[in-house]
Amino acid sequence: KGLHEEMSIPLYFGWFLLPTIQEKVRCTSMDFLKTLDTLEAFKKHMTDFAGGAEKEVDLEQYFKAKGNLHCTTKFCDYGRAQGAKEYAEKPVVNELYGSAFELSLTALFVTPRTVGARVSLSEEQLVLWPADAEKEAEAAVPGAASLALGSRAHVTLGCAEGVQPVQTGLDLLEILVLQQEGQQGELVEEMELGTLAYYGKGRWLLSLREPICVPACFSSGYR
Ligand code: 2AM
Repeated sequence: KGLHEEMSIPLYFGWFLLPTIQEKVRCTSMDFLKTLDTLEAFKKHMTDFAGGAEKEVDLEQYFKAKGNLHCTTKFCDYGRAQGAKEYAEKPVVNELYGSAFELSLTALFVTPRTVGARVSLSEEQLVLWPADAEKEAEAAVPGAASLALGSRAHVTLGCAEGVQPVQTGLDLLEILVLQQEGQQGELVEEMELGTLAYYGKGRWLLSLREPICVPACFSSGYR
């Protein structure tokens, strides 16, 4: 019998970064925000973040951290979300529950709503990825359904006041749709961590020169 047939269905399944690595990722993210904040190119587009107002924005204050760092695979909403029960009962989900993985963070992105890290999933990790995760976002992000499986995978690093973390994956998809349409963004700067590009409307993407590899445990969250 599957583990989750006997337990209530969680709020979500995902890969949870190990505590020590969480600190490192948070530091990297803070350093990036700090640097971004000082760039002339960012200042030029600052009104994106201030609701059109010409005022200074402190990005480190602007985003609020959201609990444990993790990469959601399936949002289940305690069984209320579409496909939640099916996911929780999948043999592969039960087999791999509690196993260790290594996630590859390949980009950091910032929008006026969220800051997050893109996760590039391996073949072995994609078996845990719901087939409809990108399609589900199509209404919010037109074009998302045609992106590769796993495109939505991310770690939410922070959200602006009043923004829910579900937005982070949608913000990532928006940037990826633009890329798929052939927009490479406006190359802004070669930074120590990688290449920074601007995609308009306050959307910034830092493609990491070296992916950040983080150990993570596949598990579930109940709140
Ligand atoms: P996140 O994956 O960007 O962090 C619990 O709310 C977790 O499930 C959060 O980590 C959140 O965002 C994610 N989440 C919330 N609602 C969601 C939804 N409708 N679709 C996908 N993920 C969702």
